[in-house]
Amino acid sequence: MGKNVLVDFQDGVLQITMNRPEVLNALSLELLEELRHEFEDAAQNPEVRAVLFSGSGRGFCAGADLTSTRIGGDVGEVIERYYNPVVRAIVGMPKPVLAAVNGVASGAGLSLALACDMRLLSSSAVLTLGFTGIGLVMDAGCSYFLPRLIGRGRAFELAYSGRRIEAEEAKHLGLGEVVLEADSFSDDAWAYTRRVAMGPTLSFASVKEQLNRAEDNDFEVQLALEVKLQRRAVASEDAREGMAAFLEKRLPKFCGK
Ligand code: T3D
Repeated sequence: MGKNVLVDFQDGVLQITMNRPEVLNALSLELLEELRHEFEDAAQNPEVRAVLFSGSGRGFCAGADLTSTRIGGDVGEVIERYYNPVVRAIVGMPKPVLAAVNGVASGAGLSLALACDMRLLSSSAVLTLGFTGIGLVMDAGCSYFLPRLIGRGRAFELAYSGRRIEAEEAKHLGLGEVVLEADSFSDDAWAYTRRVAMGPTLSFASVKEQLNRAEDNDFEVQLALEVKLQRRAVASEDAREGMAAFLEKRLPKFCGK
């Protein structure tokens, strides 16, 4: 589409890379539109079994592009039109989306990483809320995901202090799941995502749906969802292959169907 986002497809992994390295991939409206387009395309493309989301250069994403100030206009319209569709596309996509946080993630850049299914952190990654440092509030889903990931008190402490969180602490808090060495981060993050893409990705899609719904469903509704999704999973090619491989004492070869 445009030049603010790079895409690369290999072995079932679609890599979507924000590409404004000179401003740490700060989110211009053009970049957000391109992201929306790529995530929506990835959701529709049956060849794509997992998505790896990263930033080019030394940053992951420094949040809203502060050079194109929206003060005076209706920021709510901007958020609804440009930011929230990207978040919805990530969360609604029936496939795993892994954020590869290669460097600093701030403000809405952190929100986008938190919307992903998991976060691979470079050992040199730094996370910061950013919003309150410039008198703003959390947006692009941050206020939804952050307390669910780390708890309300910790979420408030990070918002109030705006402090920098390094990779190991981020993992300890629950903001990231895996820390990988900075020197080989992009190769290792890609290899990690490829292993995910080789898995039973249809079952991963249902697990994603279970986890999305678990945030708000009550117990009985969630049990009913498990029954519905397990019926579908049992009928899949991957479930047949998984069970056959177990009985034949061999490794399964999943196709994502
Ligand atoms: O209107 C709306 O869209 C509302 C929505 C708001 C949601 C939000 O995301 S609010 C939060 C916005 N983001 C921030 O407040 C973070 C601003 N950036 C920083 O605090 C720092 O740059 C970092 C902590 C992220 C990284 O620091 P450092 O020292 O590693 O890098 P740097 O030197 O500050 O930045 C490198 C360049 O990127 C620099 O440009 P220069 O001087 O080399 O020409 C810097 O100005 C530019 N840059 C960094 N962040 C942004 C940016 N340019 C535009 N917008 C940015 N957000």
